[in-house]
Amino acid sequence: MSVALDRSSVVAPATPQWTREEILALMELPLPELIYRAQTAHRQHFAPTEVQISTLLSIKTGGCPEDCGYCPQSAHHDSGVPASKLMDIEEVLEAARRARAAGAQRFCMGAAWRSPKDHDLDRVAAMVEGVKSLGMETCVTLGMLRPDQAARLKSAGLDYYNHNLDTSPEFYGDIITTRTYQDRLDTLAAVREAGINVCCGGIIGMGEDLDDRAGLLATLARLDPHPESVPINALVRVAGTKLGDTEPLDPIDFVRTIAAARIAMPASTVRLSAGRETLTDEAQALCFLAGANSIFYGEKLLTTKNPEAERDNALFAKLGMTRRES
Ligand code: SAM
Ligand code: DTB
Ligand code: SF4
Repeated sequence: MSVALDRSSVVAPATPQWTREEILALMELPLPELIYRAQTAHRQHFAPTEVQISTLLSIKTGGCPEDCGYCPQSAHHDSGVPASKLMDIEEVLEAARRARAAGAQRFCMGAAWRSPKDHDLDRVAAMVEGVKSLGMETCVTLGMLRPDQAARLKSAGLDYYNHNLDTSPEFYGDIITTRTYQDRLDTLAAVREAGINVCCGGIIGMGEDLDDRAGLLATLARLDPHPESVPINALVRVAGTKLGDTEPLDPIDFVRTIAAARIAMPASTVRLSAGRETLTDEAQALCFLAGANSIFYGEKLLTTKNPEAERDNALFAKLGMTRRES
């Protein structure tokens, strides 16, 4: 196995391609070997103690027509998340100012839509312009996008668009039936074509097997160029959702997935995303050792809890980690 994975004598292509089998073999390595390889890849592209900081805001919550099995915002679920309208621009900018004051470099705005309507996109474009004028990087996640909508967001100054593949092509139909894997790839192509940075990752702990995790990472690593940002979420198990009673994820399996993502997409920022609230400091430290170099910061993700800022500040101080200057 180690022979098949020893690429040290091979000149890496501009966008390295890893097969599903190679990624599976990586995740099955003894942990010290896997972490060593992830650290080696990480240090070739990044300062190993620096972490990129993003803060999330749900600008339009709940009532979503899609049936994503994990999501508390789906109208197919009874999770107790009330539906609300698209927020006012000034309210969003106030939240962005607070996030900036707390130290966030990027402000990520999420909407529970299948895809944005054009009149809603005008307001989101104004939000992007406003957040940019605060000197922050901008990211939005609004569902499926057409090429002309991506171009509209680009002209508003959008830096990143988040749209996840979520899982492997094979497991996908067990989780979502209202949009296809190809729909997601088409949106990612529109975002890339518009010249916006791609933020694309998935969720671990939805009942998928190791081969599905390898399939997700191999599909991400086949995107050319690789996504600039790769969020790896651990399922937040929300009561009332289809996946609310799923077996809890073993944190070491999460660490292995992060390490494999780091090795397969060495120059991408890998975000330790949803699920930190239930991870111990030690498990999070392992995620950073495995090559995670970004987090969501602030007490809320979109609708669920994230660690309090004080806990993250204490963790960073304990580990000697610092915020990456953008
Ligand atoms: N509605 C848009 C869409 O789906 O493209 C944007 C918002 S959606 C909430 C963004 C991402 O959040 C999803 O693709 C999924 O990866 C992640 N997510 C949602 N619920 C989650 C949960 N319970 N645990 C972990 N990740 C979750
Ligand atoms: C991503 O990959 N994770 C974030 C962000 N992109 C939009 C969302 C996580 C949502 C977790 C469930 C919730 O808070 O509603
Ligand atoms: Fe809607 Fe996005 Fe949640 Fe799916 S993940 S139900 S598209 S908000």
